[in-house]
Amino acid sequence: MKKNIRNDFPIFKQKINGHDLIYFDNAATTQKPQQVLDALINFYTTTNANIARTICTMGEQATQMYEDARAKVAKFIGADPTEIVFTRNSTEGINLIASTWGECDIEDGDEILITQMEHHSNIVPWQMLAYRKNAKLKFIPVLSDGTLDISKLSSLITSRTKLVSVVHVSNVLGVHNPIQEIINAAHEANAMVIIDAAQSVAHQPIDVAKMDCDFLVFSGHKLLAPTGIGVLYIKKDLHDYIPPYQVGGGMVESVDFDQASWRDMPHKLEAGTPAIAQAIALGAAIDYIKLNIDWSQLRTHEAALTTALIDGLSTIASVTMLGPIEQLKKVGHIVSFTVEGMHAHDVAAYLDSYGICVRAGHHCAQPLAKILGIEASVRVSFYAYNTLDEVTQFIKVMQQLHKEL
Ligand code: ALA
Repeated sequence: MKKNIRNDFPIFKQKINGHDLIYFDNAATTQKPQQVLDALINFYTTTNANIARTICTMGEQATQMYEDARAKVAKFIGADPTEIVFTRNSTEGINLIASTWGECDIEDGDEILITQMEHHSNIVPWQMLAYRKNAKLKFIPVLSDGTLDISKLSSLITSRTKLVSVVHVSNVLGVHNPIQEIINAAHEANAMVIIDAAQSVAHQPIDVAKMDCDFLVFSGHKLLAPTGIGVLYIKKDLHDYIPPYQVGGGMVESVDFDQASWRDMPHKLEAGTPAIAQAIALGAAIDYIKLNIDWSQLRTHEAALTTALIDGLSTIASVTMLGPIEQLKKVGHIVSFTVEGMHAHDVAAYLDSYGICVRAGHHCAQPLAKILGIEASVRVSFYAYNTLDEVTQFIKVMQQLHKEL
């Protein structure tokens, strides 16, 4: 991993509430390196024109840059460029599948299997689809240590299971799910599989061909890129079965007064002017990661931060950590906890007064909070630019908070 990687991120030059910024909310969104900010500024200052419709030098360059970004994303996750649809974020990717493939293929009595630890974005679209189609939504349970009860998988997948949609790494518990086992079991039953890679794609290599998932989603903003750009991978074999999502300009081959025909994938699913600069900046973020972040060094670095955090928090009597602590010490980058006698929002506000940014609440996973028997938790989430000194400072502030309870 690049030495002094932090220097590439201008946000760390500022103080928050009089303190150096300690940014521990990377699961919500990552910070952006100067190289990504430059890609945005350069596009708008030199090449800004619409794509795939403008016959001028800048329009052609912009189209090329947008398609180059698609090719970079494809290579990054082991896909073909035709399998990469640009969306706004992971949420839109999942909604797109529910509204297209789901609307066509889910029928009365079919079953959709998800887990109890999903983000709302991987629950609500399936609740609504199940309601519309009279299908059944089922859940792989979460055990008391925060891992999935995978022993229930074979009985939960039945001949009626059409779809299994699973989060790769939980945004609350940081747990890494056994997605290969789940994908294999789903395919044995001829069910489709969606992987929500929102919390994994910036932290480990992803190879969709090797995984053999049917769909995969992630958001650019959790991968050093701007907001407003996300990725939906759709396996090539399924392209003929996916109808358009939104319709209008950009996605049509031809239009007459009484009918229209569609462009090929992935353009069929990208109606209207897309987030051009953001897609190009996502390409720049991937370039940045390839050049500066080594996956195995990142894992070692994040494991060291996570271990120091867990060891520090375990000395504070009012703190209860959630999730499989031993797994997190090895491969984690997210740790959530509660503080006895203080609401998570108040803990976050206290930390904020020391320039420490964390997330607090139900983390858009209210059903999981219910299973865990909590209303809210405080979440720390790391990325490459975080340091052990920051963890030490965080633990000092938490110890002080404990004394003041
Ligand atoms: N899904 C993001 C999070 O967990 C926003 O914070």
